[in-house]
Amino acid sequence: MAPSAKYGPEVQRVSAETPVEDIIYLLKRDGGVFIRGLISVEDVDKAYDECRHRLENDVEWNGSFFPTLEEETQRAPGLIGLSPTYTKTQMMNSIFQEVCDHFLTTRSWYWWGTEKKESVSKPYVHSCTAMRIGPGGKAQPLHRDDYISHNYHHEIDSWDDERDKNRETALGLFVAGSKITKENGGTQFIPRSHLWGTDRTNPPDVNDCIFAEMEKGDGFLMLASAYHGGGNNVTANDQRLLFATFAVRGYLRQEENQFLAVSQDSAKQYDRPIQAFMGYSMSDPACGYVEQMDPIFVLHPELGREAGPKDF
Ligand SMILES: O=C(O)CCC(=O)C(=O)O
Ligand SMILES: [Fe+2]
Repeated sequence: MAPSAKYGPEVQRVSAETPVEDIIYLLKRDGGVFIRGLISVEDVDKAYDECRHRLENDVEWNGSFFPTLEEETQRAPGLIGLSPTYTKTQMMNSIFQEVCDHFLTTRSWYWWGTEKKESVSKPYVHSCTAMRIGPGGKAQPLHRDDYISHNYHHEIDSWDDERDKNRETALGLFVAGSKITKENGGTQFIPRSHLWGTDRTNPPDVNDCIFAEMEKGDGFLMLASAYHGGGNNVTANDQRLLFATFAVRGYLRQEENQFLAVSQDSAKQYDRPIQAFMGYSMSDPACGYVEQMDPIFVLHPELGREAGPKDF
């Protein structure tokens, strides 16, 4: 049966055994899809153990994108360096990988002298963060995570495979690290908002949202162009833990990787404008951070401590 005949109109909750073609179809239709039992509870708990120390030692955020009080929200960025279990079971999850390959592989042809050549650019990881929202944590503004890549979207009625093959630049996998409810800060998500044009005059409205309620180990796949945001935690003592993994198109990077081509010791010999131009700087908004701060702090730790993490 064609996927279009199998599923009701609301955002779907499918099992991890669902054919990946169906998951891709639902993402094109709705911008998001839930996968029940994507990651085993044991692997989720182990991933939490491996990043717990970083979560508990997160520093205060200076801004409103993440709730400001340390008790309300903690993040553990750089999860690949903290949690091998997260990396192997979530980032490398085969459904996530197949879906990323489908939406984020870029194929282009060009003349190379008299030869017609095709190149295939594969996606790679964009960010890996665990986020814990505690009681009193306030909802984030609804946003599209592909604002990072300065995308401009035309309004469309429905997905067209040929026209829209390069529409998305990034894709996210959220995995529930705890039971997630509307009350404890479940991600707010506007179904089908990935189809919206950039130039809509009305802002995204919380009344159009569904809440990403999940059992521990469930996953929510989301196109990065869909409007969403962390929810309010209105509980008295319930912590919401979420692992968030994003992948991005592979060509969104430097041609020559300055961070590996030039040692940090060499980079430290230069002045600030050179360091910024070689890549120790943010691309506004939110692109290029380390430990959620401007990467200049890697070369000048005293600057990171002064500024601390702030709104992107
Ligand atoms: O915490 C969440 O549910 C989502 C977080 C998010 O969207 C973000 O940090 O960009
Ligand atoms: Fe987001």
